[in-house]
Amino acid sequence: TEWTPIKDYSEILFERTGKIAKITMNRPQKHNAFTPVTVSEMIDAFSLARDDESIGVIILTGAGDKAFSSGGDQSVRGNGGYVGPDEIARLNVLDLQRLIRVIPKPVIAMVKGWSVGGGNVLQLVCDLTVAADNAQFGQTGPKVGSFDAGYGSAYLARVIGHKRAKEVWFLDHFYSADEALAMGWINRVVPLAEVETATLEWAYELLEKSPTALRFIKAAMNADTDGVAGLQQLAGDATMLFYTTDEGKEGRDAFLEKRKPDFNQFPKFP
Ligand code: 2NE
Repeated sequence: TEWTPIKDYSEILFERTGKIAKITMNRPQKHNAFTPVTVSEMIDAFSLARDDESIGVIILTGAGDKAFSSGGDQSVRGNGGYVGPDEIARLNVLDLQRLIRVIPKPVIAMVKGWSVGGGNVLQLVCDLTVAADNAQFGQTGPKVGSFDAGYGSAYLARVIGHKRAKEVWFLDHFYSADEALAMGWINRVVPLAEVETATLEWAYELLEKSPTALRFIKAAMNADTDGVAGLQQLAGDATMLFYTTDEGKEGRDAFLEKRKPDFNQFPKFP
């Protein structure tokens, strides 16, 4: 597959093939551990992919075959967060998690090797996960003095069940791709050499589906798990559709034309 660079960054790659964008955490010497810079760059790339109407599916992965990501880079962990060149301690990966959740396009995690800590939470919040058979999944927070009690814990419990989620976090074991598949933690396991082909196969299938249907299904599941924030997303999608109708436009036009709106002309659907 031919990947064309979209924009240059220092700690990630951002490429596309046709209507598919690929964001690659690119610090293989540290198993793609992320810094505030890696995360800021991912937020920028995801936002560009979101705004680009010609992009239908986004793939998130890690450089090389050894790791998806090993989580926050412990060597830049400061007092209250991870510290970048601006010397501000941040947990900006939480903003990235939200962004992946609200982007109204399918996001697929393509996992090779280690998927650990905050890196594994990124895998979790992607809509679908295709893993290579060398993938290993786990949380390490309690071992290294950290935790993600948001999506990393509460949403994980929704996905794999409370007993399993507590086991994962309390004991900090690593789980093989087949074990993760059996738990419903990921969607598909393929041989390492086939992981990109298999991920693209699903991406092309998704591109054949109605983007609005996919958008509402994603928003509805978020509404169930994310409370008012999830409902906001579903409601925003409804408003977006309403703005495209004659009924919605009548309200806007009447206001601008300083006349009474004529909503009586519109059907009252059962
Ligand atoms: C992933 C794992 C188990 C792999 O082990 P192994 O033996 O295959 O590799 P090794 O030798 O540990 O790692 C290769 C190089 O990458 C660095 C290592 O220090 C090593 O560097 P050198 O010694 O060769 O110079 N490296 C790996 N992970 C790193 C990391 N996260 N930060 C900085 N350097 C890292 C093994 O590497 C491992 O256990 N890694 C640590 C996993 C971890 O605890 N991650 C942080 C969890 S907390 C978090 O992500 C988080 C959160 O909980 C809440 C909010 C935001 C973030």
